[in-house]
Amino acid sequence: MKPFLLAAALSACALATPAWGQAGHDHGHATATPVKTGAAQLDNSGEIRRVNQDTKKITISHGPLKAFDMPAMTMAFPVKDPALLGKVKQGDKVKFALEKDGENLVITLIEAVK
Ligand SMILES: [Cu+2]
Repeated sequence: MKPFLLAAALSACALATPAWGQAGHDHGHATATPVKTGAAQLDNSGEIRRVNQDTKKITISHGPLKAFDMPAMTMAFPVKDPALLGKVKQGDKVKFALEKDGENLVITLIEAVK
C-alpha cells in the first residue's frame, strides 16, 4: 500500500482545525465522514460511465466535489496508478479519492460500493 500524501495533508488539516463543536460552524471543507488515519479519503462518490484502458481515464458521473469547487457532472478523470483501472467497471457505484495535479484532478484511489 502506497502512502497517500494528499490524504495525509488533508487529515493534518482536519486535525489542525480546532474543535468548536458541531453547531453552526462550517469551514467549507467539513465532512461528516470520519477520518481514517493512514488511508486516503474516499470522500467523493459517483457512478462509473466508462473505464478507458487506452487513455488511462475513468469517466465518472460524480456528485458535487466540495473540496474542489465542482458541481455534479460527468467527466473523465485520469488515474494515478493504471492498476486502478482494473478495480472498477462500467455501472459500478464508487467512492474515490482525488488529488490535484496541475489543471487535472487525478484519481488516487477508487473502490466500488454496494
Ligand atoms: Cu467534474
